[in-house]
Amino acid sequence: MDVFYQLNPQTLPQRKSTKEAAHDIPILIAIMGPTGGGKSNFIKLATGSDIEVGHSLHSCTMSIREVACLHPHKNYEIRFVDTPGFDPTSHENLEVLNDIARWLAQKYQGGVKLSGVIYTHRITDNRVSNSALTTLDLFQKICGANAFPNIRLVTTHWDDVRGDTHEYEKRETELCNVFWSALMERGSKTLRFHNSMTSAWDIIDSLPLDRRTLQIQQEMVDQNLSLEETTAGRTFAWFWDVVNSLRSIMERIGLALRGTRMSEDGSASLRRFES
Ligand SMILES: Nc1nc2c(ncn2[C@@H]2O[C@H](COP(=O)(O)OP(=O)(O)OP(=O)(O)O)[C@@H](O)[C@H]2O)c(=O)[nH]1
Ligand SMILES: [Mg+2]
Repeated sequence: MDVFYQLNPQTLPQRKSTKEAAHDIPILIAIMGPTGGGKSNFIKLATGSDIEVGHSLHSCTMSIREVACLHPHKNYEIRFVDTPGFDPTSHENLEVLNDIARWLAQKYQGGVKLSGVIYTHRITDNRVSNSALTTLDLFQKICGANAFPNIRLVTTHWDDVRGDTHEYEKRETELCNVFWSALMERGSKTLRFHNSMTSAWDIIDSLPLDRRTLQIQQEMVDQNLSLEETTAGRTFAWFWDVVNSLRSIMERIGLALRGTRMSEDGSASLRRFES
């Protein structure tokens, strides 16, 4: 996969303390969440890159992309991972999960773990839809409780909030107390994004940055499970049921066709003997 460098990594200083040397493998932070939540915009502002952001209601980021840059005040490189969003209007959410899962498994096999995961959610959304709940459920199953302390649940679009902020604060409280409570009870934190570079780095700097294995990595690599068998993959049990039913129908059709051919061959041989 191509990594887009916002700053040339050769400009990284040569002298490193032991702690900084531990950062020689770049710090990897993935941004996940529903489409239009502000994932690419966050990376764009943090890194100053010209990464594409969405201008319509449809998904913008179609594939996983890494954007590397130097931390603005510290001595190491950070690599952001932009992911395609889960989309309520699309039937392709399994493909999104498949892309993310494969990428995560590949990284883990190469000895690279994530140091943080940022989940973006628009504070301007006036309700949490069923599809947003499904996305959140999938997200939790991808990460697993072991990674929850390295998750930041980020509400975006605070700069769009004008006048009375009461309603938005109420939404934020509801998110924390109801929808995000399982994550927050196990160490995830919620933060507001104010659509600026400073705000992006405040959020990044709040991460502990130790490296964590995500649940889906453990399941796919350590336990050698297929995506279908993982906790996140099982969300699409209905899909796998359809696939397995189709597979068994195809097998039966194949057997029936082979049987017909065999019996046709049999009658042809018989006719030869008869004549
Ligand atoms: N004002 C404001 N606009 C934002 C903010 N976050 C994102 N946007 C805008 O919202 C739109 C969608 O943002 P993206 O960053 O493309 O969203 P995404 O999560 O990457 O979406 P997908 O790639 O489709 O999954 C873009 O026009 C952004 O400029 C924010 O905090 N404030
Ligand atoms: Mg995007």
